[in-house]
Amino acid sequence: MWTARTAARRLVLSPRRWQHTTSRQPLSSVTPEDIAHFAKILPRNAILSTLPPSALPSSEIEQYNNDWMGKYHGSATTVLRPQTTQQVSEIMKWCYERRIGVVPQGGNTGLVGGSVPVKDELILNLGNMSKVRSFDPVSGALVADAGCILESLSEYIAPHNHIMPLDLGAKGSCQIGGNVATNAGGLRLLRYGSLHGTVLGLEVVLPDGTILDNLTTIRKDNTGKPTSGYDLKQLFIGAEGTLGIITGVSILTPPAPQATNNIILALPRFENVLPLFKTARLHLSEILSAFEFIDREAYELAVKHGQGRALGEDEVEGAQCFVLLETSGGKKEHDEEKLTTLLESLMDAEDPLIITGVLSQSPTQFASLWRLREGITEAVSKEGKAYKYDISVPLASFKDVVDTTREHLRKNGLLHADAVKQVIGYGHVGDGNLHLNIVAAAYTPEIEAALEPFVYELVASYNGSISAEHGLGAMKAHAIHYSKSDVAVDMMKRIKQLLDPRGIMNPGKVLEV
Ligand code: FAD
Ligand code: 2HG
Ligand code: ZN
Repeated sequence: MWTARTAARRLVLSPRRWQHTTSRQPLSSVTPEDIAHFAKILPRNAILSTLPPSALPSSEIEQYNNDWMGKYHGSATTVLRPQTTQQVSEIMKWCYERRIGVVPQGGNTGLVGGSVPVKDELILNLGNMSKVRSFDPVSGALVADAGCILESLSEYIAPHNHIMPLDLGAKGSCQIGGNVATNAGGLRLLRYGSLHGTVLGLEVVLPDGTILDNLTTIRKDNTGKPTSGYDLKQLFIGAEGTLGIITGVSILTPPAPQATNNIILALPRFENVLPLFKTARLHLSEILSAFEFIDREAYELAVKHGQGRALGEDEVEGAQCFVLLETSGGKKEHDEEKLTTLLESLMDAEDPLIITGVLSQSPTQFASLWRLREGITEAVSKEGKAYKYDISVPLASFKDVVDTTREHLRKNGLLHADAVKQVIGYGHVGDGNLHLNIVAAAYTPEIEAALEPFVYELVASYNGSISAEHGLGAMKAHAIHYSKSDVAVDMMKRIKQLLDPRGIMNPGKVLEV
């Protein structure tokens, strides 16, 4: 748990973590005079503060100070909820002058502590910026305020037969600006690629209030237009709010597939996942749109907490893990035929790769199978407090990583109901991205000390990445060296210094500066 006590402990153990407060002038706290200034920019109801004149009780801003997991807690006194880019710009101009730290906040569904303050920084919540600016049904280019909820955007473009190029379990709360800021991956990355490819342009308010209008809707832009040369938008994709505030997003939305199917497969052993993936790619080629891995413990947890469609007892007997596979193509019968042929060949093999496979038969069953996979995060949070490691490692090592971590916790005497209840693994096989979740009864310094740097060292031993899709946030800023070279980190620091010389943008996140 991120408390003042653990922060102090880290100060002793890891002094580099707080270097930014000594190398630069310290950041200022928000004062009643600042609130008076913000009242000239924003309507009263867009300013939530425990400071005078409104002097709200801290419970009124609690939801903004605490993250989705209940792991990270900020002590902001003030939350601003602007409605326009101009208002964001004026707020930032003031904060820049006054050296007030600013945390951009979208849906606050982030899983690495990036969206809440480490101390008492001001929270700039984008929730009131939620208008679609334009949609071109021919090209699929959608331009929206950063605060638009991902699911609302999906609903907006659905009648035009388009879909968002990304989808994640948090779609009902996360915002497109937050998705871009974290470079969110999710369940469609296998098919549509990353946001580095689908984002066409961004509007960003820089730390000093300057508005960078890069909101192009054209796909190719190397023709001498203002955005040729350095592709500046890429800098803000995945910057987690440390370089500026994204206020508008232009994104390419693909046409909705004419037919989608999904199927859940129960596997007798983990070793079959890789050959299954190869076989599925061979049989399904361009129509394979998702290939998600769920280990037995993750599956049981999802079922226990009522997430989606469970297989029958007899169907899961002997299953060590599961795969949820989706196809998106042009013709339902044609795709179903391909899937059935795949299933038959899997079942008829001399040493079958699967125990059973169940094909969804209706839109309800289709959604329910997805719910089983998407709902794991929610199931975990119902079960306990999760330490989440979102890592990229070679697919063949997914099980080793989970087993080694479990064994390590057992050896440390921490694998019991009052400490660590479960160690589970699931994730996006197609992207080599494993979600290692350690489900504990509570967040404690002992468990954290047993897990870190242990997990980071383990990932490094596989030449993997400690941050596959959720970002670095506050959780992994100190551990960036496990995934990036010194040269890369140094270059990132120089870019940060150039764009945010006063260090006011989301301090303590991504980098230790
Ligand atoms: P927030 O949590 O509010 O912020 C996240 C980071 O972005 C912070 O550093 C914040 O400062 C910054 N930020 C937010 N908005 C802006 C802005 N407008 N300008 C600049 N910076 C900004 N992630 C995945 O990648 N794949 C998944 O499949 C996935 N599934 C999830 C499922 C569940 C149930 C949950 C709870 C989370 C999941 N996540 C997943 C993590 C999270 O939803 C994503 O990181 C998401 O993109 C965060 O969006 P948000 O609007 O909630 O951002
Ligand atoms: C997912 O793929 C998300 O379900 C969340 O990225 C993973 O909760 C997690 O660890
Ligand atoms: Zn994920």
